[in-house]
Amino acid sequence: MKLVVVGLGQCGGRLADEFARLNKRARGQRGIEIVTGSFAVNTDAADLSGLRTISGDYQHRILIGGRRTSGHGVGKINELGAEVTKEDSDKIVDAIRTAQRFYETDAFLLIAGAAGGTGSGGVPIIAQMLRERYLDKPIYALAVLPFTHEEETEERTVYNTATCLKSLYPAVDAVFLIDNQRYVRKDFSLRNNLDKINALIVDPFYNLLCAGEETRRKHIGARTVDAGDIIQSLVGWTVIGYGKAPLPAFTWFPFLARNFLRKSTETHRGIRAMDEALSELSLKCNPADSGRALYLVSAPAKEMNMDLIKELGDYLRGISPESVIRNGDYPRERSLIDVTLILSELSAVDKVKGYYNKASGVIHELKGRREEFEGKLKEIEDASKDLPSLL
Ligand SMILES: Nc1nc2c(ncn2[C@@H]2O[C@H](COP(=O)(O)OP(=O)(O)OP(=O)(O)O)[C@@H](O)[C@H]2O)c(=O)[nH]1
Ligand SMILES: [Mg+2]
Repeated sequence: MKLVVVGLGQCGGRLADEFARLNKRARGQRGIEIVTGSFAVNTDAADLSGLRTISGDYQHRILIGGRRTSGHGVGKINELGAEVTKEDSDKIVDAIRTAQRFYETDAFLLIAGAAGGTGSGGVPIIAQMLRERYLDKPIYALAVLPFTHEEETEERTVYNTATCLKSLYPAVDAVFLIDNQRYVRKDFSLRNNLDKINALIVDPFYNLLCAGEETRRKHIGARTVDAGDIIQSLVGWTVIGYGKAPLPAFTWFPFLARNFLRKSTETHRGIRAMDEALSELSLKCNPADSGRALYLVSAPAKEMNMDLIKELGDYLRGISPESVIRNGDYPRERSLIDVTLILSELSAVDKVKGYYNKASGVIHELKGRREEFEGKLKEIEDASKDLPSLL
């Protein structure tokens, strides 16, 4: 599957840059293309110049809101982010259209940090505009949810996230929810290491996007996951996960190659990888709430057998009984079995509901505070009413 990737704001831009690197990797390691164009849009000139892989020209690193923000961002005011994106929308759409292999593109992927200003406000605007222009191409969003400490210390964080998600949902075909907090690992200090978090966020897309683009027979599975399968699997709130289980470097008993014992160990490893994918989903959710699911198994061709794929399907069916499950195999990985998992059309997402509830509370609180503030100002004004003015 080939994507045009557009990142908005700092978070979006840096993740789009990571997708550009994913494409380089696909080209270098596998000789295929999975990204037909990558773009970063920002009100902040410094953020744009800090990117590493997206082309450095103004048509790929697109500065918007120049006059309004003087190149310094919108200071987490996502309404302003939305406004300046609207004002400069032609500039953005024109640039996207010039993507080198635009006609080969299967879908758009728009990326933003939901809690920021530029990306949070701009991403629903761009989604809507692309939708009006390109009826035939699905539009997906990848919304990055804030760290817990950001939610706790800054009210705007929750408010921005809620308004971004609310506006985004009806404007796109599916929203990948990525919870930053899930990528903070205890074993290495990732908290401030956004580069590592970004690589972890983007990695699960590698095999998923590559599988359908392979042309060499030895890498084409018995059942390929192509753009059509992915498009059919993506609707509404969506999460993605990835898990892997290493294979032994060599087996001591070559005679085990085809026997039952070996097959059952492979299945066991496959289940381990699936379990890891489930526990590492990009947002905590209940698989039973998904209406659609997709899993892709990658392993060396000789390790792959239909029993493995089927067992994994049965396993997933057990925990997600209502969902339409699609699957595929991808004879690629060398020393491991891995599983890429998508759960989509989620009917219940507590985290999103929580943002909506909290943000509604925040609106009331902010309104109350504003009224209190205005009341106090009025009191000062009243106290001066008998004095002459020098104006
Ligand atoms: N995963 C990840 N999250 C990021 C990154 N940069 C920022 N964030 C998160 O994104 C949110 C802030 O959004 P930004 O992208 O910085 O904001 P912006 O769109 O540039 O908006 P303004 O700076 O207000 O103009 C916070 O929740 C951050 O934790 C990044 O590189 N990776
Ligand atoms: Mg910024």
